[in-house]
Amino acid sequence: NAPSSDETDHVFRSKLPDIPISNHLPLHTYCFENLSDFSDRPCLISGSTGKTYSFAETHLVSRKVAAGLSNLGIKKGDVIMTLLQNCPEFIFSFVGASMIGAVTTTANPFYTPSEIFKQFSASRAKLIITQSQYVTKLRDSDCCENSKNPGEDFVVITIDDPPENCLHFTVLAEANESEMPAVSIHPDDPVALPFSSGTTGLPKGVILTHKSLVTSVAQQVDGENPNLYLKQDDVVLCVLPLFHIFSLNSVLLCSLRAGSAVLLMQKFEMGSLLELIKKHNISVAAVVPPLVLALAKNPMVANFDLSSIRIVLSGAAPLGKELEEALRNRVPQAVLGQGYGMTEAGPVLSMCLAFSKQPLPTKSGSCGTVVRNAELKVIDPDTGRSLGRNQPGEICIRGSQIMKGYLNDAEATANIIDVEGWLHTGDIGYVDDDDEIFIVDRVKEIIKFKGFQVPPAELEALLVSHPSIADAAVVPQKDDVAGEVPVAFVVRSNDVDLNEEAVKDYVAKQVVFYKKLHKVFFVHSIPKSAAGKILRKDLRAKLATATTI
Ligand code: 4UW
Repeated sequence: NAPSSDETDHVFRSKLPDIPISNHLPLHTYCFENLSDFSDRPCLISGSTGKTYSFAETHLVSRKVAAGLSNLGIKKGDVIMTLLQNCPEFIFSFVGASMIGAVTTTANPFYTPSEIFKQFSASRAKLIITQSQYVTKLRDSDCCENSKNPGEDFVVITIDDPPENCLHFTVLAEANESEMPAVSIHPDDPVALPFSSGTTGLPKGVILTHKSLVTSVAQQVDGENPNLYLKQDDVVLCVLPLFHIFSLNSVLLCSLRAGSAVLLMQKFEMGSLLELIKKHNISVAAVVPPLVLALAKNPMVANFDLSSIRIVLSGAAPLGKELEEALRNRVPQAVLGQGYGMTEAGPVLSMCLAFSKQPLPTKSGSCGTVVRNAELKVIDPDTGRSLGRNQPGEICIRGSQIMKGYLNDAEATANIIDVEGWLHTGDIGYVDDDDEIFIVDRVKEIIKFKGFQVPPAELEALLVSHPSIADAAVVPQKDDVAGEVPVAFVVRSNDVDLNEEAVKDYVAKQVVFYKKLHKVFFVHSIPKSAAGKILRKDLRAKLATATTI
């Protein structure tokens, strides 16, 4: 009974006019299209060493890496995996792979061996670029289901001293760029394969094509009046991990296109961040709410000069109004605002219009306005009917930027992108009278710990693999610092005396730090629908109201 015709939909668009977008170009060609305007300007700055690569150097090393990958047998359509903290080699690898039509799957170096191998196997990656300290994880035979050996069954390249059977990054970075093969790349060819659990289930490969990413970057930084106005003299902070789409797209790719410098930090540490802001005059800071909290509340910040910052862009999780106000006291000269993204959406759905070249007034708490060259609607999650202004419902987005689909999973793809091309986000929000978007809730399973994805289905699968656990459900609990933390409801098998610590330890050993369980509640049964789906809403409500369960 859902209306299927577009005529009946309330469709929201940007206040900025649509623009021509060069999404026929391969991503690397598009990003470096204006290279000659700023070839000698700084492109990548390593925060730890201060080493700087100009745009011309970044382009050259990427071409060398493209040739090097090709020498190692990587061909168009092949997948490489980066298992790296933020560093210049990440960029050379990603851009180099793009240049030969290869695809990069970006993994979190803090993942446990089994998390790495799940992504590695699902993506059928042929080569891993990493740091020597992570190579031991690749040798862990317990989780290497098909017992493959690094260096023998797949190539491992390290950016520092290579352990046994691994190659040094110089095999790529010192290759002869003239040996780079000429490949023809179609706009619908994949270029990036981040993993996301989307609205339900386990992490899946998200196919982002050249066209998706070019469109998304252009929606942000192109046009006479760009929505996110980045200038050539901007220094953009890249402390959020590049393996996550927020940093990859809105920090790295947008800066490459706009000619801004990217200041790379391997990890967040307040002292060094403040030093780097001062030393490099960082002007644009891409952050997540926990970082806003640290900047707003940490007493150290008061002693530093943050006057170079002109934009603070927050995203990946909700930013409360109070927190935004608290940060405003620390950087009164800066424009503060949010973007709203989702890996599957390519990723940016909306962006604060106060960041545009001709800024528009915006409200605190809003996630911005839908990006240009795209359509957004809000639907009643029960009936599918589209809703007008100020009525909360599920946010849907349509445009050339959204993913092509999930890797090898037509069913999951069909469940999230409908036949009319709308991507259903699982986020509940509304559009106000000024076209600003406010997110108020989430109908999907995903838990967000400091902006990182925690897929409940993954933790539930782990829990029920424990011999003394009969059933389990994982839901988010609100947390002042992390936003949300995962907590579990567990049904013990028969009469075993399994305690909370044992369950927490069991999970903690197998997952990256942010997926660890913060609480375990033992219950007699997990509430389920007639179709057997966990009634997560009931469990969330139980958590919110009860002190003891
Ligand atoms: N407010 C409330 C927000 C917000 C939010 C996201 O891990 P994923 O798949 O992806 C991201 C991507 C974030 C992003 C990318 C590029 C960009 O410019 C930008 O703006 C600053 C942000 O997080 O998780 C997607 C889910 O994360 C939640 C929401 O539930 C979404 O579906 N989320 N941004 N501003 N919630």
